[in-house]
Amino acid sequence: MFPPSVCPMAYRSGGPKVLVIVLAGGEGKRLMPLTADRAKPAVPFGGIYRLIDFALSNVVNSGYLKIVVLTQYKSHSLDRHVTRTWRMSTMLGNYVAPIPAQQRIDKSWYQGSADAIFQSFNTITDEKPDIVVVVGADHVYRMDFSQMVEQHVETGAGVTVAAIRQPIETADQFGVIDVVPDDPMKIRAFLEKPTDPDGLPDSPGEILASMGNYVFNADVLMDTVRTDATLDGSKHDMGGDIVPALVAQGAAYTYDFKNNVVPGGTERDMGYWRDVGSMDSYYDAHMDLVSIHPVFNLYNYDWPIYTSYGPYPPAKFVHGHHGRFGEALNSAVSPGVVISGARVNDSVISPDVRVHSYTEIDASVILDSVKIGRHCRISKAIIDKSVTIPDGTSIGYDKDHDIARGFSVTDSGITVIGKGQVVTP
Ligand code: ADQ
Repeated sequence: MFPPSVCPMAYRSGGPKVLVIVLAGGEGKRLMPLTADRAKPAVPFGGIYRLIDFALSNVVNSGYLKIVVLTQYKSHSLDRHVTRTWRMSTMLGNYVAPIPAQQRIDKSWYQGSADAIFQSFNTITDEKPDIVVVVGADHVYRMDFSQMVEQHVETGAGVTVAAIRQPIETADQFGVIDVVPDDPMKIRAFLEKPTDPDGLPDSPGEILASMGNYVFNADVLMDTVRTDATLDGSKHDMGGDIVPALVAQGAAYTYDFKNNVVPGGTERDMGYWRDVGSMDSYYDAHMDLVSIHPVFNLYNYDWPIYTSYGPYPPAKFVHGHHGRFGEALNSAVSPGVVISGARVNDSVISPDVRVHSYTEIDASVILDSVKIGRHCRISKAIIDKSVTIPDGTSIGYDKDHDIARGFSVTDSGITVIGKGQVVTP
């Protein structure tokens, strides 16, 4: 059920007809090994969620209930999650429809995100929307898209690009926006992932980054994507090709994310947006959840983040061997977890994890069904689903030993153990 404050039908009546396209086909190379056999939007996050739940919850809470999810890379677990979690009543014509790469045109896979849209044009022509909202599926944030659509309609833009300030060192991960000085909503240049951009005039250490969320007039989107499909040199990418083409036509505007107000938001988490595209940012976003005053507040029921998980009982903390307490501090512990005579600090523990006596876990992210034996020490680690950690294993304390055992270690010293990896002490 929707809380009354975000009841979509009450919210939306009379506005433009909106179709939402969620781009969910990305490979997520920088999240390896977590993306070895799942698409980035299907990567588990925050114990019980998958990354795509944040984009879909935002869209649904914004009142938009006609949603297609374009998938491609290793889409099985993504497709299963979307189908199970996001099944909606078909009354009133609402849907969340996962659409796999269809290979309709010259039998090739999607080239870039614009090609994914091109190959799925039928979803637009069938629905005949006024507006198409295109969103990425790998960010953690809350956003009311209806406020961005409202601005888009008011300015008469062809495309509106959601924007947020980011540190200049991260510019090579983002589309960087340059606005017209006297008309700061209008974009005069858009550079996809530049290596040497200029900082903002009022803040040289920052750039204005595209959040990868766009509002288009439906006809503008279709015309631009159709033309782009004929261009030989194009990568057929939304950020790299489609947005710059509209900037050249003077039809691109920016929407400042800091003006977005979400019901129930707090001063601390308003404006929170994490691109969890790299292992470090994935880890940091988890630590944001378990800090004592969380920077991202999962308890905002005025703008709920929806998900579903298995039929697990409540988490349980029990005396273990020799009566040692099982405890967790400053941690998020999911259903189905049993912590028996072990101590967990500053960590996110996903459903169905078992932790046994004398083990200590610090500042780590443990994914579903991981089994951890006795006398283990785990620090600053991410452990993927169903891995078994034998008794007496130490992880995250000796990085050379971690690498020698085949684990990945990031530059900032986070140890990552992939699905199916065999762990030795
Ligand atoms: P990236 O995230 O690097 O930058 P991309 O890899 O194209 O761009 O991913 C964008 C979204 O599209 C993701 O949700 C991804 O899963 C999806 N996607 C990619 N290829 C796809 C395909 N062939 N089919 C379906 N979905 C696909 C983008 C923008 C930048 C912006 C950042 C913000 O290009 O301008 O700054 O997002 O994080």
